Amino acid sequence: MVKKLTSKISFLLAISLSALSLSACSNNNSSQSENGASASSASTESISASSADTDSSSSNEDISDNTTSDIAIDDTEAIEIKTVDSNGDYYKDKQVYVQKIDGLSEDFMRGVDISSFLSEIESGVVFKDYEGNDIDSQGFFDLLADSGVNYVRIRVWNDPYDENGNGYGGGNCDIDRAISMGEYATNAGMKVYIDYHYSDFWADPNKQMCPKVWEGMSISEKETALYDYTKESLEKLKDAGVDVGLVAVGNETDSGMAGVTSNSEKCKLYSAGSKAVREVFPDAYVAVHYSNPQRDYMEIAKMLDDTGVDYDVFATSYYPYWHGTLENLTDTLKNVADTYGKKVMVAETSWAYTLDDGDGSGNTVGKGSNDDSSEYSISVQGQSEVIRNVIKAVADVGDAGIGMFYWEPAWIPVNVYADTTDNASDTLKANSAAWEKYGAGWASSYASVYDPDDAGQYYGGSSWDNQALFDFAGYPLYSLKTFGYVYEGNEVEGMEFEGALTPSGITVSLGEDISLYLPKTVKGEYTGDVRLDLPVEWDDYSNIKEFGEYKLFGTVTDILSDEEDNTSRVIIKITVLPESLLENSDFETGDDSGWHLEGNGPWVDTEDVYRGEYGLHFWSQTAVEFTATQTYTAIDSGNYTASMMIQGGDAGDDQVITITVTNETKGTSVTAETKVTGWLEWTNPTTDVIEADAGDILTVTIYVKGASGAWGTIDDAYLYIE
Ligand SMILES: [Ca+2]
Ligand SMILES: [Ca+2]
Repeated sequence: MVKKLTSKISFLLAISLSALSLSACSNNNSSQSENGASASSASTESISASSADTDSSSSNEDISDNTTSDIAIDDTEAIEIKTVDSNGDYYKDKQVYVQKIDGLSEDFMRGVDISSFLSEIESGVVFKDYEGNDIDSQGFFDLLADSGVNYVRIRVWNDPYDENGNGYGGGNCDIDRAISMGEYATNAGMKVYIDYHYSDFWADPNKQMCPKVWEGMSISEKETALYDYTKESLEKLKDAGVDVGLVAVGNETDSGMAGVTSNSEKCKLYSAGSKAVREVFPDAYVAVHYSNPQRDYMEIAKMLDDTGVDYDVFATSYYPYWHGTLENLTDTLKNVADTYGKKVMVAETSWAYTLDDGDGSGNTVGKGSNDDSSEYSISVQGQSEVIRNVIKAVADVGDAGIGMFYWEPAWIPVNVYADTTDNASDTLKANSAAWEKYGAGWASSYASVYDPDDAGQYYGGSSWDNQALFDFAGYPLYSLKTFGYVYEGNEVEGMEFEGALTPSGITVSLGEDISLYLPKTVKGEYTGDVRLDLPVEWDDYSNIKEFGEYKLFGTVTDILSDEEDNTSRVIIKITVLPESLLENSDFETGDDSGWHLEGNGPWVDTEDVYRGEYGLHFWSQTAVEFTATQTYTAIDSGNYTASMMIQGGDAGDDQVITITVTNETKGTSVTAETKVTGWLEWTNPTTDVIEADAGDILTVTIYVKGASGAWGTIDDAYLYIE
């Protein structure tokens, strides 16, 4: 059980990729690919070459002595390159079309996390309003409020400084800085969400490091320390008049908190934090925060209930490129809300408007990295749709769905970097200086000792500049106004329907009700990068009765058109699987019944399945090598075939993956081979046919051999007769 759990968590971490691990890139691209999913590549390679001089500690010392004036660079040329799209149109001029959300509560939390704001300002970043005027710090928060934002989220680290007082970066977010930003927010009429990481630096699914001064404490000492710290820091916020409406005890605490990893100890710490919140801000919500709605949140919520943790809100991160469908988000949150009587919300989301990097430090979303969604376009409009649709997905939970927060919309470049400009290397030096001195990047070199595995490997700038709701030069994008537009909607002049996008194909078992799988809407494309969910009526499919691949037409209605002929046609691919002669072909029993597993690596699990709830998952720290076998006695004479679905990665150049059918009676066999090439890149190895007479014994053998750390999933392993 322990091994299984460890493997599962490690795998989850490997694929859910801390945004931060991808962030920095300045000197170690190869380590990013260890994460097992697609990492940034081409766009960061040029950067790593030109930023090599930021690697050595000696140059960092020089940089840290620089003054603000050394940080200001003439980046006009780079701004001209990086603030326009491929047509030369400014991102800041793009209007957004927003569909109204009916019945959205006025109190719905429409929030943004602006934790790096102070470091940005200290580095010399100047934000603008929609008219292009420079605005001061209060003006920035007023602009958020005027755009429809009513809540600001601020992360808090206990002590993000080394022994010489040098900040770790990432905004150097201690409580004093949270108070400064909280005051601006309060003055602008917004409420504040305090996001305790209970660490001296980033806490996320990958790491939950203990604050330095709590190191070595027993759990009961840690409970007291956490309670005291929470109480004292909240009292400071209260004394400063900050309007705190929600406090999260921990950030993405999937794998632990403050250095503890067991659920029982973690719950003790949640309770200690919650107690302090109740005492200082009795009207504020207490939230717990997990990272991925595709995880088993019901299991977690039950654990919290069993342990008696006193909390109000179950919060989740939801990044569309990592965390599944909105339908699943709504269903998962609604389940928790209905079963345990909790409020639910999205604590973090975001989307990119460009694949460009703006500061010389590679981005989480870039060319070839998290950029292959067909749901939304990479555009200002795409950002707006994500904001609108995630708000709607939470609101669809019902009264218990209380809010949505956009992560770091103001974490833009200090100076805009373009590798084609003459002063590119000076720009990068100046940016590095700001990251070191003011914490405007995700990590400074000073974080290396506390966080040797991440910051120690590749500290640097903003991995999020292309997901900001301000362009690289500080102008607000109209996507920011979505927070206000959602109540009444927003029209764009001259928007025209361009056609419906081909939906993803569906796969059903023979005899299953196809209507359960056919989408009710497909994405329609309009000018201006707009993608809307449009209703579709599928043609008659009652003739689909045998296994094979089919194409089905449907009629899509353009909901924005008043014209008589406002429909278009669309095709979906339907794969009907044969009736499998094997037991538990789809692993939906939730265990390996029917199968004989032998060797190192496999277990039945819910992570990354092809269909249904379960698949045969594999992962090991050591070399993976196993077989999954099943024997079938032929009832009918005929031609038999075996096939399976498989995805995975890190299996190495010497990987061997096969599925074989052996006719033990006749001594014949057929084999199909494949390789795993990446996360959710499914292949479907299918054997040639093998003849069998009634009574012959057929054995199906799946064989997987891969390097240490190889991971993946097998699902729908079939044996069938033609
Ligand atoms: Ca960047
Ligand atoms: Ca399955």
